[in-house]
Amino acid sequence: MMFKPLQSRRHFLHAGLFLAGMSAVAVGKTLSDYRSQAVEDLQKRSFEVSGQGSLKKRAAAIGLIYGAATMRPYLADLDFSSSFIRECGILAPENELKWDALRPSPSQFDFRNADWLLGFARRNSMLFRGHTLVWHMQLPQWFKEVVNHQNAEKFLQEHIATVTKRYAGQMHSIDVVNEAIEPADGRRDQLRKTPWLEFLGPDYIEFAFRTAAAYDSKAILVYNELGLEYDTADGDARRNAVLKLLERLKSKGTPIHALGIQSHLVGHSIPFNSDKLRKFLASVASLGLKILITELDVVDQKLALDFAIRDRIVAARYQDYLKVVLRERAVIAVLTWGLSDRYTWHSSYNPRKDLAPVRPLPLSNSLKRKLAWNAMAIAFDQAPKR
Ligand code: 9MR
Repeated sequence: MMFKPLQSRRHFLHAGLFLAGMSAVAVGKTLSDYRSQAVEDLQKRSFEVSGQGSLKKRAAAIGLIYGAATMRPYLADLDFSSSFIRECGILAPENELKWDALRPSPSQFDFRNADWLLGFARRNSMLFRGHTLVWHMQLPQWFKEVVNHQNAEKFLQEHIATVTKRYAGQMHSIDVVNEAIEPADGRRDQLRKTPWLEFLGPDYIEFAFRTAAAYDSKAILVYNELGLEYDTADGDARRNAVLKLLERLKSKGTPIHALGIQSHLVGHSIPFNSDKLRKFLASVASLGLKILITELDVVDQKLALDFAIRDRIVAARYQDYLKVVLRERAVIAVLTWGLSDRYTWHSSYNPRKDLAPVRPLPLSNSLKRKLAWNAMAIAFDQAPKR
């Protein structure tokens, strides 16, 4: 008994030192400190996987769905598309279902690419997931000139009705509203200042869910959000704001069924706080909501150039994160934002200073399974059944 406090203090000190090294990296000071610590820690880790089974099969074995976001042009690459078919049980269009892709003009809809992706998913026995009906980004050019206080409700209603009617019964789930929280915008309710908020007020969120539910009674209706993973003041603010929003929506009887946690993880940042994260997930689940990990990937922009080190750190991030979130049985699906490093938004959005190719996803540029794939496979194999 006497040794217990000492032991845990030592443990704490050790963790503290580790964290100190990490936060130094977060402000860009001592990459080499971090590297030596991280390498030492990570060298001990085994990423050994049993068998060759795909991620979708391993996920299915625990009642989970695994898949990825992608785009139509990527699937024209036949090597990539066969990897996609092998690994994925669900497909999310990375861009094809957004306003700027669907709405060439105020009066027209162009569903060709979205339909093609749905067809691809169905032909290959995959589920299909919608992203996204309401967002402040990727609005069409004409939006600014045409949409205003007077007609915003009509536009939003028409958009949601048209999209959900077209795919009714064919979508596993859909992100009805994406990224509506932004504590930095300074509002008491922490809502992001967007054109929808400006034109329709805070009730636009409830309105969107009610409209989607009216046209598709099958799809899981999701509120999707970013920045919920980390143990920072910003992370705390976002988690609190999201919980408040979800509580508010549920108390009004809004037809919302799940929270989507984007999970764009950062390879060089401080580790998340697993207690906080688990508490947050449990609070979401206690509202009767399911949880989807919707856009998982790991930015490797500031990690060591060396592939072996970089891949280990990225893999560890996947493993540590999934280990925590998959303990929550309300988590029903995990999607990565892309499948192979050949096609990832990080190449253009978060390129490396040394211009080396980025490696944020489970498959390499040449479609080989990387340690990140092993990390996911292990996390799925070890997670409780749901
Ligand atoms: O991956 C998408 C990229 O191709 C687009 O250029 C970008 C434009 O905003 O959107 C990316 O996807 C985002 C998603 O829709 C919402 N969460 C963040 C994703 C990465 O930026």
